[in-house]
Amino acid sequence: MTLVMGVLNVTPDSFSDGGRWASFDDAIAHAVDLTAQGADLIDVGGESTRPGAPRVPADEELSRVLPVVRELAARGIRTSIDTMNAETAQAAVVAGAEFVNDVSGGLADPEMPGVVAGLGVTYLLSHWRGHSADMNALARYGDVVADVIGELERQIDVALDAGIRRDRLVIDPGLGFAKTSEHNWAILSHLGSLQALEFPILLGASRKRFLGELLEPGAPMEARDLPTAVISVLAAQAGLWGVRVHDVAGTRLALDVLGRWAGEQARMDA
Ligand code: PMM
Repeated sequence: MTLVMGVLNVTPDSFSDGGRWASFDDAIAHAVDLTAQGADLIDVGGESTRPGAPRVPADEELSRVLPVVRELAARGIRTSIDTMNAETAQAAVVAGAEFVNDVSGGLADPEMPGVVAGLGVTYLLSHWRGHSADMNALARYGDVVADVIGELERQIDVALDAGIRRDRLVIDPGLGFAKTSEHNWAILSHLGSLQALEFPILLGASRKRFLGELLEPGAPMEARDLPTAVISVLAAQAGLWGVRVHDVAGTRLALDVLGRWAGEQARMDA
């Protein structure tokens, strides 16, 4: 079963939902809603990664995410901490986060792999080339699929060398991170090559610009939820570990359709 990870950006400036859940009460209420809609876990982030976004000081990031992670843990809601900082990862896991989701895959903070190894939690490691301010200039590849896989393998080696267990690693191609729309589609159409690395895979396509390009210019952000749900179905059909989405209800419904379809198929094949 593909996990549905609901996005909770506790930031004033995320590109897809910036500012909406920045207060503690709103953040908790939204996480509770996402859980009721069928999220398996809530990805709590305190630093926007949209292209061009400024870095957030670690103490500011901590003050945004820690109370939220702690409260969700107290309510029995599973969380991942979306951070590039080892200090934030450590504090969030102590506060109850079960996964560390590092979009830089260990490259932004060299302490991260060792800290995650010490914490013993599962590490969600994304392909990454540089911070948001430089991301677009870094979107140059020879063969994007081969280059992303080669670079991911190096990041994986660093994580394993630091002591993270093989069965505690999930990889993510980092859609939109130093990648154009063409790069994202090339990766999605060659997921088998990524699967050949034999790690569980997480996809974060939700509401990203390459989906917006399929819509009328000026279409609202929520219009990207339908193509996101389609990607979730294709991801589940390909056997991926998880999808990170804003619209949990839509993705859950789409996955329920797939489940019924697959169930029907199994009965007919029997
Ligand atoms: N994308 C964003 C943030 N965190 N985490 C993972 N593992 N994969 C992603 O693709 C990813 C992520 C950026 O999206 P947002 O600003 O809408 O949260």
